[in-house]
Amino acid sequence: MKRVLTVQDISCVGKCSLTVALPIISAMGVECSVLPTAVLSTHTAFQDFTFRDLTEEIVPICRHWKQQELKFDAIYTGYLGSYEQMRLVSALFDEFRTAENLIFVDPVMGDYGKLYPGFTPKFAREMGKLCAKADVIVPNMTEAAFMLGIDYVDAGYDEGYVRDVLRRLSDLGAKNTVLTGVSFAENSLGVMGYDAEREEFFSYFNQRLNARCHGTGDVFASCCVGGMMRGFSLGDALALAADFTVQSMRFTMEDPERRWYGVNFEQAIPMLVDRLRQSVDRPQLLR
Ligand code: PXL
Repeated sequence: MKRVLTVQDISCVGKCSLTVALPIISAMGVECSVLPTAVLSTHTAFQDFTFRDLTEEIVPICRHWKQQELKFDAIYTGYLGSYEQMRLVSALFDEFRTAENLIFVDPVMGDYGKLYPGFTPKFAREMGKLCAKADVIVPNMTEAAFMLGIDYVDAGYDEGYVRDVLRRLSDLGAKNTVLTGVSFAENSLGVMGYDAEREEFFSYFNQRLNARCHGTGDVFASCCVGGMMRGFSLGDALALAADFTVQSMRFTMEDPERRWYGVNFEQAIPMLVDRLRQSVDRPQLLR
């Protein structure tokens, strides 16, 4: 069984970061180890959340893992709360990178044109440096704009524009760059990526749902990492993750008791497990 290490906060209530990554990656048949970077009472879209920084724990935990000769098939980072955490995570990549493992960076910092509370444009540019060490990065359009220091464009752009943004993001240094929340038409939404080595673009689109949901980026990234650990190519893992995210949003919208702060990804887990089972039984049906 493959083992993923995910490095991000635990928001006790909120359906994001670790409370999303753990169940999704585990359900996909992949061991999920965690390095919690902070404990929050809720995610930061709630009022008056508490925040206990755990930066001090990072070095002793990593030292113990080294002593135990632990290795990880993937290191997946999400929300990081400070410059010091980014520096330590960068060192962690150097320590735990192997010839085979996957370094996956989701530069979680904002959405819909705005940074989350506590983040600044300077922090975003620094996050760009962490992206340089990754095999795969998955910023949304907001995070991409802040990392590049360009204006956020909500809609009305064309494929040429996205290709240009992808090339510029790719110049930060990651092997594969994926932009999420890309839309060229009112009724469609998806991802577009660029493989720097092959100099190839790729994309995957779904029907756009008329909803703005919290935590979808974490659902998407967790599923993508899980898919790659289960042998999916990056392109197939992205498609699986996009479909899983859309299905989670559909269930949320259908739920009269839905919570405002996160999506009903739990209800979509059976579909995810079915898709994985089909791909094992009949690899030609990966999508
Ligand atoms: O979903 C991303 C995320 C992760 N962690 C924390 C957050 C958010 C988004 O708001 O606040 C603490």
